[in-house]
Parts: sequence; structure tokens; C-alpha cells
Amino acid sequence: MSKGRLICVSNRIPSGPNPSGGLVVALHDTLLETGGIWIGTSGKLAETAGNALHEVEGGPFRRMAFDLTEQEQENYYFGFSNQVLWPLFHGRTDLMEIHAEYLSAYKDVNRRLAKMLIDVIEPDDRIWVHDYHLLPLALYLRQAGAKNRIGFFLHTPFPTPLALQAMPNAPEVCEWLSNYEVVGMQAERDARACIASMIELGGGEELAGGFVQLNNRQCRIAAFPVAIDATEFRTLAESEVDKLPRGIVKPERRLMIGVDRLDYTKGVPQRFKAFGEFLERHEEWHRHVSMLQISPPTREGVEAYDNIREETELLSGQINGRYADIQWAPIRFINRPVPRETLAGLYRASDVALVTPLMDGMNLVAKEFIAAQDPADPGVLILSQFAGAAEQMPDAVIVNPHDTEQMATAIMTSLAMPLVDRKRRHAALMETIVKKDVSWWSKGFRTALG
Ligand code: GDG
Repeated sequence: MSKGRLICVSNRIPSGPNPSGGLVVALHDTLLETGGIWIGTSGKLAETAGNALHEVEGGPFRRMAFDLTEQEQENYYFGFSNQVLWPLFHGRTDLMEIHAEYLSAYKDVNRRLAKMLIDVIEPDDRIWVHDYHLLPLALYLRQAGAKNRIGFFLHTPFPTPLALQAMPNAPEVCEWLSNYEVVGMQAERDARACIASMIELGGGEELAGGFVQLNNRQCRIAAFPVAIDATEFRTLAESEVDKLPRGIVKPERRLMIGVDRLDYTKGVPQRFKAFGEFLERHEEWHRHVSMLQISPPTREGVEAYDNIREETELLSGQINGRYADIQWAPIRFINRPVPRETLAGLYRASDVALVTPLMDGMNLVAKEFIAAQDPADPGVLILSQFAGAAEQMPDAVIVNPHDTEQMATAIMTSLAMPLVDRKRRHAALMETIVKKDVSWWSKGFRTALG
């Protein structure tokens, strides 16, 4: 591996005590291990677009940041990144908002960042760019003269060539990607979709070993499933479970948990409907099971996110209205972040986790839940077939989140699962997530980058 520094670049550098996003969690663990610099936007807005990165003090590793202007935040971040790329990459082309000023702001911010990075990077540094906000960064770095090895990791799924054509500039996306030495995807399905797009839409040629040749460059596209520090998380859960506030866990009542940023990709309304269907079918479970759904808000102000909050609140209200009594409310819907330690304790105290996104790059909650369990009496993971994690975790109870009846049955099966089955499934899942942990993920990518 090269001797240079590892420069990680993502839309946002982390701040605050309770980061609730998968990218932040994964990269934080990597940089703690390897050192290096994390570069991204500061989260503050500036009057005018600056032309230099500034150091951000504090924190366990070096961080550098730049501020977006209000217009850039509107058009680059909320606009192109979160109202074009995010819905498209999650199969929600119906939610795309295509506007020329979104795309041009997206390119401008990436170009500006490339120029600022050029002043910071040294020839031996390896640059690891993260996520859909920064797809063209390598192209602009190359145009500014960077000869470094540059890798890209996409935290979301990648669309099929047919779906990608819903973008105004699909061939250009393939050109952007061809400027990286390595393009990492979460799952095999995404790597296949990306290679197919590079060939069908970008005019590239497929070579052996996952390489694609495009515009005289060779780029390797492969799956590197993102992961967690499972051992550390297990220790955290072990120590936190006894610190949970009293009354959360009741001996006579089973606990089911869901933890998702409140995003329309996460399938929370579908999950609530399935739980409603389960309660309809199984009166004997009334008062003996409750669902705790923790959903911190994100991307507030974007219409689709306001809508999903309203829909979720309405559904949980309807189900509680129908079934609750003075001693029991079937659903507790928490629309704010909770501390990471508390989450770990809650996972361990839960009997079932519902991780049922409609589409997800990986889903770290699935892995955190498994890591947190007591191996002698583990809970059951219900996992969507559309989470990238399903490729690695076939011993979960796999469901189709669109199929309410099947999910209601899966809830029943999971609540009633005999200990011997729970232990077998948990042991198999735990083995994978301990072996393929965050350091395996990051080492795998960095080795591929060279
Ligand atoms: C993207 C991709 C991919 C959630 N609520 C709270 C909280 N969280 C933490 C969880 C977990 C993380 O946030 C969420 O990670 P996910 O992977 O589930 O989902 P995304 O945020 O959508 O992440 C995803 C990931 O990137 C990594 O590549 O897996 O597919 O969409 O760690 O525990 N943390 C705290 N309070 C909360 O209320 N402290």
C-alpha cells in the first residue's frame, strides 16, 4: 500500500455528538484506525463561495471544511443530490425534480472543491471520495492536474441502465466514474448495474476482473460491502443494556425495534401497515408486544420528506387509536435522535428488529442489531430483500417490504421462533459481521486502490 496519507472526501464532515447516518458511522471508524484527513462541507453557510479549505479543530482526526452558499445548498445539496440522484438511485424516479440549475450548481460545487483540494493534496496521497454528492470530483481533479490514485465509494444502490436514463445526463455520469481508479459499490447487484451502465450508456468496454475501459482510462468496479465494528458495538450493547430507563423493557411484553433516518426509502409506513395487519390477525398478542420506531428527521424542507413524516405519524396514530388501551400503546414513534449508547442497549433489549427498506445501499442497522444481541438468547432480524445487507445476511428472516401479509407472517414467525433457531441464525450472522467488519471493508477498498 502507498505511503501517502488517506484523504477522505464526503459531502459533510461529521459534527455533533449523535451522528445518525451510515456514512458518518463507517468513515469515523476507518479514520480512527488509519488516520488521515476528512474533508467536506462544514454545515455552515457563507455569503460568498470561498476558495480555500479551513481546518476544523477538535475531534480524534484531522478535518478540513468549506462552507456552501445558501444558493449552493439549495441547488447542489437539496436539489441535484437529494431530489435527483437520491430518489433515482433508490428506484423512486417519480420523486425526481429535474432542473438545469440543480445540475449546473452540482458541477460548480464539485469543480470548486476540486480546486481547493489541489492546494492540500500531495503526490503520494490516496483520495477516497464518498457518495453520490461527489460523482464528478475525480474528473475535475484530473482537469486541475491531479495524478493521484482516486477511489469512489457509493453508499447507495446503483440504478440499472434503463433507470439511469431518467437522468438528463446519463452518459456523462459514466464519464465521471471512469476518472476513478476504483469504483466501490455496496453489493454485487450494484456493481453489475454500474458495469452495465458504463457499457450500454457510456460506450465503455468490459475487460476481465471487473475493469471497464472508457475514454482511455481503466476503472475497476467491484462490491465492497460496508460494515461496522461489530466487536466494539457488542461491548457497548452489553454495558448499556442495564442502563436503559426503567419501564422500557417489561417481562410480559416483547419489544420490536426499528431505527431509520426518516426517509421514504426506509419503508417505515409499509412496516407499520404490516404490524397493523399482524395485530388484526393476532388478538392474543395484544398488550404482549410493542414496536419502538426511532426515526430522527433528515433533509427537512424537502417536500417528499415532509410527506413521509406526515404519513408515518398518521399511520402510527391510526394503529394506536385502534388498538391502544390505558396500559399499552402498540407503536412508539420517536421523531428525534437518541444517543448511540442508548441505541445499542435498546437493540440488545429487543426481541425483533424490523429492517425493511424499500431500497437501501447496505443498512448498518441490520448489522448493529445482530452485533448487540446476547448470543445465549438472541433476537431475530427481519430484513428486506432490497437492503444490500441481504446479500451478506441470508440467515435473517428475509421479506419483501411491499408484501404486507408476508411481513405480518414474518413478525409472527419471529416472535414465536424457538431458541435453538434463533441461536443458529444469530451465530451464522454474527460470524459474517465479525469477519467482515469495518476494518475489513476499509482495508479491502484501500488495497484495491493501491
Ligand atoms: C447510508 C445508506 C448504508 C439512526 N438513528 C439514530 C442513529 N442512527 C444510525 C444507525 C446507523 C446509521 O445511523 C444509519 O445507517 P444506515 O446504513 O442504516 O442508513 P443511512 O443513513 O441511509 O446510510 C446505507 C450507509 O450509508 C453506509 O454506507 O448502509 O444503505 O443509505 O449507524 O445506528 N444514531 C444515533 N441516534 C439515532 O437516533 N446515535
